[in-house]
Amino acid sequence: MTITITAFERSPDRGNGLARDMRVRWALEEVGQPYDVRLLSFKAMQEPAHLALQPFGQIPTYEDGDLALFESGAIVFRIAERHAGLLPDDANARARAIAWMFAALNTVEPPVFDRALARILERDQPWYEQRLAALEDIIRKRLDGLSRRLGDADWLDGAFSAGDLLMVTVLRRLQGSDLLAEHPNISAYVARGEARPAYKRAFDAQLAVFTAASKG
Ligand code: GTB
Repeated sequence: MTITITAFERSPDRGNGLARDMRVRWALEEVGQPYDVRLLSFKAMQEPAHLALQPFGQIPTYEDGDLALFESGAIVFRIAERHAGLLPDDANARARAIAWMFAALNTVEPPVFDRALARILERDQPWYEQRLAALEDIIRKRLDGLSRRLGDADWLDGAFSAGDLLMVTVLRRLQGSDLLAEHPNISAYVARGEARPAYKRAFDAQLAVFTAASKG
């Protein structure tokens, strides 16, 4: 049975690959697993059929046989556990790669996502500039740590892993900002991730959805 994931019918990011189905698509492409996509309107995301899969009415979800999953990190982990290519075989190296998955989602993504939300939703608030500066301070601390650890390596811990995949998808939200540009090794790391053929296939697939929706 083919894996099915869900994604926005019309992504607000206009096909820029910032919605969280992108990381699931990329993981599936890295391990060579074909997949179908069920596209959802915002209305359909709140309907019982989707809420049974995703309690918060969000995308992405993942269905494979009798397994239904939500949370993009859990989905990427499942893919990485079941197929070679995204987690090392050595037990300690595997544990470290998983730690980087958590670091991406738990330590780096929250302030990065909050900054993106603030820039969209809070611009008109009198405290917007202070809030933005506070979030950017936190992000700078995270990027300093990441940059120090990455050094001049290609990936965070040896071979490319699910930790890198998640970290790159998180950092892409900072593209175009000074925050990334302040760390040339992190900018190059993101570019390396985006240059992977699997990344490109995933990006093109989600962009094609937006392009088709715009024509329709
Ligand atoms: N922790 C969950 C996970 O990792 O799976 C979070 C899932 C999530 O936030 N999904 C978002 C969603 O469904 C889409 S990705 N939102 C609708 C809702 O909450 O009702 C977040 C996102 C949204 C929009 C853009 N964009 O426009 O650029 C980018 C990313």
